[in-house]
Amino acid sequence: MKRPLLFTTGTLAFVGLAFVLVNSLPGCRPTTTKTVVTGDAASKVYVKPGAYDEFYNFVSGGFSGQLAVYGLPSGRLLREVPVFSQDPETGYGYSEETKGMLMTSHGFIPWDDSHHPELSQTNGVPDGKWCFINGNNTPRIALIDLGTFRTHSIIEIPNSAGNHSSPFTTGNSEYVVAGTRFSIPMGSDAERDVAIGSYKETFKGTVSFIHPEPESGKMSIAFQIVTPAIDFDLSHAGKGPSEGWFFFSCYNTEQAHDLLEVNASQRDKDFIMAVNWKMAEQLAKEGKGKRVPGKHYSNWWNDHTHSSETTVYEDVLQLDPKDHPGLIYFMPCPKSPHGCDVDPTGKYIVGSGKLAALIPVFSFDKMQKAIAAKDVEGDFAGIPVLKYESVLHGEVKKPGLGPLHTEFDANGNAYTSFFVSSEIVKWNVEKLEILDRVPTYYSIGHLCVPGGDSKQPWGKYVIAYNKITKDRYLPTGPELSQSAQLFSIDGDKMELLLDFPTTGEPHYAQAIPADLVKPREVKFFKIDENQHPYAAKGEKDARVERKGKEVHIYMTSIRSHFAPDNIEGVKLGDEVYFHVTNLEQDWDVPHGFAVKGAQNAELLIMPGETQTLKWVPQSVGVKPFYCTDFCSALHQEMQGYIRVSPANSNVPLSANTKSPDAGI
Ligand code: K7E
Ligand code: CUA
Repeated sequence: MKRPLLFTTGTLAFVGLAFVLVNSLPGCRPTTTKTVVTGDAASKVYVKPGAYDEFYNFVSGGFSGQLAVYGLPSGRLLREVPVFSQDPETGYGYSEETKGMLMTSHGFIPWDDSHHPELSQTNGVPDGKWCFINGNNTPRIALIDLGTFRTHSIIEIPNSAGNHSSPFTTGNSEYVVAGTRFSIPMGSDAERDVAIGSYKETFKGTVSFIHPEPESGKMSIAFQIVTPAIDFDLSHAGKGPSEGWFFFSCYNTEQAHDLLEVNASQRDKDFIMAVNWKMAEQLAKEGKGKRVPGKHYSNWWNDHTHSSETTVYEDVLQLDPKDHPGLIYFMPCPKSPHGCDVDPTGKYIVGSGKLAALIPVFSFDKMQKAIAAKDVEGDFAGIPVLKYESVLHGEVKKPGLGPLHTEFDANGNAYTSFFVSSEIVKWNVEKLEILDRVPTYYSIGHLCVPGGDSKQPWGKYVIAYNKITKDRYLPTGPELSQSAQLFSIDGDKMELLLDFPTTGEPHYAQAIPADLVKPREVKFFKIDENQHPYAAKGEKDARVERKGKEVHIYMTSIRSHFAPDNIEGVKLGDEVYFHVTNLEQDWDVPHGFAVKGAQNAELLIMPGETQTLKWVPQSVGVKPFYCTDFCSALHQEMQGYIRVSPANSNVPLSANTKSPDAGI
């Protein structure tokens, strides 16, 4: 049984009403799971003990600031990768080495809101090398190395506010983009200190193109394009025939600065912005544009020093489309578009107007013809606006309510999520015909088909990421788990297979065959290549040194002891640095380190790595430390003591580095 659509019109009032109904009336639940899930669904998601999942699924953690990794089809949580938020479990953002990853021009920022994981691509196909993800609140983009499943670099985006339209990639990851959600005043202090009411005159938007170096993964901003003051929401690169272009959904073309709920919903159409990035790249090469103030940090993780390195940039290259006709165009798009998705052929661009009762599909070919024929209906703040009819491939009529995002399979079909009517609708891109629809539980945001925003979707599944779970799981107090739902798309009809809870709030997600990721896995770091300045590469190097008020402990860990394990001569008022090197050279043997009264976190140190915990003792006494990761049968013996004496004490600094391995 299909869930009936509650409403078919998309006026503002109806959308609001529908939202309330869908989300507040248990009676609206259209059907039970029994009638939706067929008998053999379980066998399709069953991954037997000891077997691997077929796909990795990289899911944004939303307000957790992290990236979660699940296996598909099982829905098993494999890892949470700390990205923009401190993580006491691993020490990320707490250890001395990792703190730098979270440094920005605003200082140390230990949290962000991350929405869109995007896998790096080669020839338009995800390659399993990196996963990018955006930080919204303090505009940043992170690059996660899929060899280590660790955050490898983070770049801050200046002249941006709310980095939502990000970090979508070009076909060879030459660039990932960052479109600002909020327009803001830019420039010097005097230029930025303006009345909010002067929005139209003094505010500007930007879209930035960030270049990751192919070898190192270090990121820098190649150029930034200034735009009229509007809001950017999402984006995708062109491919195939549209390679060299980038498309951004824009809302608030009303240029409102207050009560956006109403004031930014006035116009029937907003825009998709088309950017000729090849042209922008060429202009930048020719030395066009100007450098404008825009302090920003680029942080990078060095796998040899096991430490972060930071480059601070003071300015950024900006290109003004007014000086370069042909750089950007607007295509009218009904109404407050959210998703902006390009089909695998690169011929079509789908704009999902949250308040629209249809889905417009734009033709890249027609767009080019309209540009050549100067087929414009006018301009918006000096930028040409192409005629809607001239660039339109066609419209999907009455698809559902509140379209948000679209992904594709390899057979010419699109899958669009509908937040308000809470469903996925499958339709044919060429013919614009609706083929199937399934309810989601409830209020789907993004959705994901493996490879579904690339040139070669792997298909097989569509996964819904839902905002509201209500009655799907055991209740857990006021906050309920958010949820993913796995559907098979192998047949003509979508088939619900599985629900699985997710951490944080899932927004976008991507999935890739595990075989593209697995071969790159780093099993441990070579101790010979450890260039950490405080590394102790063997127990003979274990020692304690005093530099004024700082006490540096060069500590090693190996099953099942620390060297040194007894330390004396530390005084109240000292700052103690435990530099712990894990000497293991074997896969999956981290050691942990925790000391009583530590005000930050533990450390979890990978084999061959050195990490540092800063500890400022608060009282006199003997304090224990221990390994937090159950590493061997004698893990519970992996412990030691550090003695803290009064500030005026004469106890000499000493460390017991006797070791069973040294035969002492
Ligand atoms: Cu639709 Cu931030 Cu991509 Cu969430 S956004 S749903
Ligand atoms: Cu090392 Cu437990």
